Amino acid sequence: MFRRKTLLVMMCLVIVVGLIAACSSNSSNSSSKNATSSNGSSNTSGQTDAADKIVDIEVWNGNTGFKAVEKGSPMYNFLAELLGVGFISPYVEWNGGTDYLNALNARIAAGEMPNVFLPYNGNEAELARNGAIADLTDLLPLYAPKLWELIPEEVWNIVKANDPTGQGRIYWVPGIKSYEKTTGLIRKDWLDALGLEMPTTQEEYVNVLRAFKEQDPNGNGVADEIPTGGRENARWMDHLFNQYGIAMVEGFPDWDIYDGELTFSAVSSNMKDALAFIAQLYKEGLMDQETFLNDKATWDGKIDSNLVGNYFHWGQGAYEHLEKLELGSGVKAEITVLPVIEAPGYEGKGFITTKQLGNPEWVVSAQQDEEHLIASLKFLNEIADESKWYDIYMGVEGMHHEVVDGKKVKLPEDKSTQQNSVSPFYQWGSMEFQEQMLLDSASEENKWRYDQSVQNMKELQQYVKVIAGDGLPSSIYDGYPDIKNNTLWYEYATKIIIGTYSIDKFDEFVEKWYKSGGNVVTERAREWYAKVK
Ligand SMILES: [Ca+2]
Repeated sequence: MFRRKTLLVMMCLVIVVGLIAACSSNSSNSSSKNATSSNGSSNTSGQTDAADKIVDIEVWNGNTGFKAVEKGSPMYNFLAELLGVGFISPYVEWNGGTDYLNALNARIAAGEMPNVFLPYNGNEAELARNGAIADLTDLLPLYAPKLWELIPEEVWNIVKANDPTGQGRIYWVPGIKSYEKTTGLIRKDWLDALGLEMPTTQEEYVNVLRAFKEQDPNGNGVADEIPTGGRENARWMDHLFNQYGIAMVEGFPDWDIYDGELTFSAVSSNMKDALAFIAQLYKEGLMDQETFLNDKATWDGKIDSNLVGNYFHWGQGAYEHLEKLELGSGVKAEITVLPVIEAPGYEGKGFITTKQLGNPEWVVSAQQDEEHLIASLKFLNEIADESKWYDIYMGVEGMHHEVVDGKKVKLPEDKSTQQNSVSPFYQWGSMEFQEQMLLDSASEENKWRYDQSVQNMKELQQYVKVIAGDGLPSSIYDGYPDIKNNTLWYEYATKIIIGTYSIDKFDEFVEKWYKSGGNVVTERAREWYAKVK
């Protein structure tokens, strides 16, 4: 199946290259040495010509402070050679996306849309409706076959279903997640210190938390351990919810099938059971009593101070905590994946939520001539070529990396000297590529940390489920900002967990949620689901 597809793509590619070559030598009025040669040979040499010709395009892809890429600069030359396209990218202040969007809108209003760009905050919908960005449906398989193949068909189908013109067309290239990053993580060295097994049932899990609290696993003679916890608004504690089959992304409740229909997980009966359990943990002091005051820095600080036994975050990010733990407390910790725990009545139903579809990452201007349109598509095609990602990641020699003993070594990030680039591996990257990047970052002395990251990243995948709400467009929330912003959820989840409200109040939350717009949003979500599944 895969081979046949690849072959088909290659055949298309050959035809396309031929076509482009024909086009460019026909329209070119330069004194090309091939212009007068006979039909047969002009095709072959024309191909080389087309491949050699570097067409410049202006690309806006978000820049958090690196230098611009001007024609003839080191990054321009590097990418021109690697991709065969002239990548020009002015510096545009990012500022959380706000300044970027303003600058982009100003350029669009002036009729100077970049050739290829990152849409932001949903502006691709308006641009598609206005015909300002190109309909990519037929162009991608022809001119960007590597990209077309890289993104799974089911993801393209969701992009089509979300077409703002309602015609089932593709107007943007989405990011995809081919593997999940988040997981429950536990201090395996604490388990070992106390002679405990890795918990798999809820009973075992709660016993581990009690032991963490009472038996001084960090060995400082003080009962200062925080068995588990999370952050404000009940975020980053998904490992406590996911035992109950709750669709949740980094603490944001999401959509999955409950009672046979697509439903917001926060209003499911699963959620009521989960909240009752979590409130119990809180009451017993097994959860950080400051959970709802913890911002990221505060919670990370506790983890890095050798105080936290179990938390929810990126499995592959363990190396950062391990480094800080060693620097601060001198411990060579072991942070491993906590299995999805089996809760009473929910055995085998728990999972780590994942979605395949990311945000819109690229759109292509419809306001450009054919030569630039094809170059824009070629750019997208080439950055989708996984075999080029390592070179893109390493960047320009002397600027982004140096060569030591024949091996490329990344130089420290320096925004005052380094030019911006593209990062397709973050938009579409595979776990294998992430592993390579992690291990390439390691030295002899600190490899043990990166090994743990890699192991976690791989191990957590067995618990992952793609939820039914994958790809649900945020337009279902139009007109209901409080529902979109989880306002009611934060209030009730927080108060139920800390004990201000009894769990009986959950039913009131559900009722209020549906009455304040949840019913309309649910209806829209189910209409969408009927269309895509
Ligand atoms: Ca202690």
